[in-house]
Amino acid sequence: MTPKVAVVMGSYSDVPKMEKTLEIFREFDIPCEVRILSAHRTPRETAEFAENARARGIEVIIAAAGGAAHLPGVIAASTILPVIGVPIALPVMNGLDSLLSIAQMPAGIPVCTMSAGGGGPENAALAAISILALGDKALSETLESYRKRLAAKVLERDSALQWKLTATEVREREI
Ligand code: RP5
Repeated sequence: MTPKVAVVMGSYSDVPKMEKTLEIFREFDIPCEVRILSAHRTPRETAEFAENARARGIEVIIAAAGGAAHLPGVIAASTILPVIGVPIALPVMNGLDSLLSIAQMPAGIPVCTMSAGGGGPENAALAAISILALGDKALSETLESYRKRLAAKVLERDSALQWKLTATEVREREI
């Protein structure tokens, strides 16, 4: 199946930090194209990738970069496809530089920006899946089930916590 999603990273050093993104696509059984392209080190190849992506059947692009993180914006400049940016946290500024470089786009060229670290990589995949699910009933049902499982896990933990708190209360009364 031709991939409808592309995950682009600014450097090979970003790969481990984007593992969650790839894991979500595997879980949803969605093929994706994975590339390393740099806005600064390979500007020509990056523009070429973005310009041709739509014609090749890509429907959404996830772009991850750290530091002077121009990759998502540069890609968004060369395509009308939705671009989801993932700020990679580098040790120097802990992701704030990456977050602002990706989020503060000029009007007209949007990049949907995820959080730096935390759920960012995972949410990038889920946001892409939400977009794909607009035109795919089976995928929207899979996404609904995913959300239900997420909610069930929270409620399960809440019940466990309530049980623990009640048990502690009973024990304290007994002392
Ligand atoms: C960015 O610079 C990359 O996305 C990466 O997060 C950061 C550091 O790249 P390397 O120096 O590790 O290749 O362009």
